[in-house]
Amino acid sequence: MGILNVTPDSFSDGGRYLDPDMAFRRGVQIVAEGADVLDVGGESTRPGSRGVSLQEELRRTIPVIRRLTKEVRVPISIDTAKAEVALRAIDAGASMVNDVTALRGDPAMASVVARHKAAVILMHMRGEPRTMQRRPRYHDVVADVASFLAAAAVRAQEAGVDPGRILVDPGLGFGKTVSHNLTLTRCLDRFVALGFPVMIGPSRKSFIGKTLNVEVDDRLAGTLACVAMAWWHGVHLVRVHDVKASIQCLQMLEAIRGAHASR
Ligand code: HH2
Repeated sequence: MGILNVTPDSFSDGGRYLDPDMAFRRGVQIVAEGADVLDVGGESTRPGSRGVSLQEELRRTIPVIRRLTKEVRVPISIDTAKAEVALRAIDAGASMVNDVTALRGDPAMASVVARHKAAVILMHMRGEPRTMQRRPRYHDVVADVASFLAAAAVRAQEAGVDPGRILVDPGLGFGKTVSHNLTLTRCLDRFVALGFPVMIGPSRKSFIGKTLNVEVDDRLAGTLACVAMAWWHGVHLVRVHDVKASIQCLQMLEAIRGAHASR
């Protein structure tokens, strides 16, 4: 899944694709680089962020989605917690809703997803972006996140979402310490065992920066290590900024797994 942030303030690419033409071109490029899904977002969820108005989020995302739908052949996902944005994005051609609140943020979101038969990514987050990094604590981070996701999937189905269209995501960086994020990445098989396709979003995040002591522009190697771990555990989708490098990493892993020379 390639990331297209149409925002001025995203933590790693904020401001680069705020211009609609630049956003459109980057979207086309992400797909040309081999992404299977394109995730378009108009609101940063970085720690401490406060969110944008409905009108502003619509203005950033909908025209870009409408143009990209006509141009690219991969599914388009809308990264939003607002039901109205999801609805308008679906109307413009999106077929997946990436909701970092796991349908808890907007009471109308579940019915929009269900009615329009969209796929949905249910992500774990502790608290909300403004406050989530204040002393995050868990009893057992892997078990707590897994049971949250299992319950979120039940709630989604009760609201009419087709179970075949549900994906789950442990939410790396959303209310977690470095050690929580590393532990979740080491135990991704526990989320795969829930029975839904799993997505993770490690790309350039601060737990990589803190582990390797590198700034945001220097986190590709750390991101690729997470991509490889995700592959190893059978994760289905990885949300990344660096699509080309991530695809090469996956192709290499597949080539190694498929190798069978006897001598
Ligand atoms: N991470 C970010 C945004 N959306 N969605 C899911 N499902 N999983 C994630 O891990 C995830 C996400 C944060 O990354 P980014 O979009 O690069 O930054 P920002 O929120 O600052 O726009």
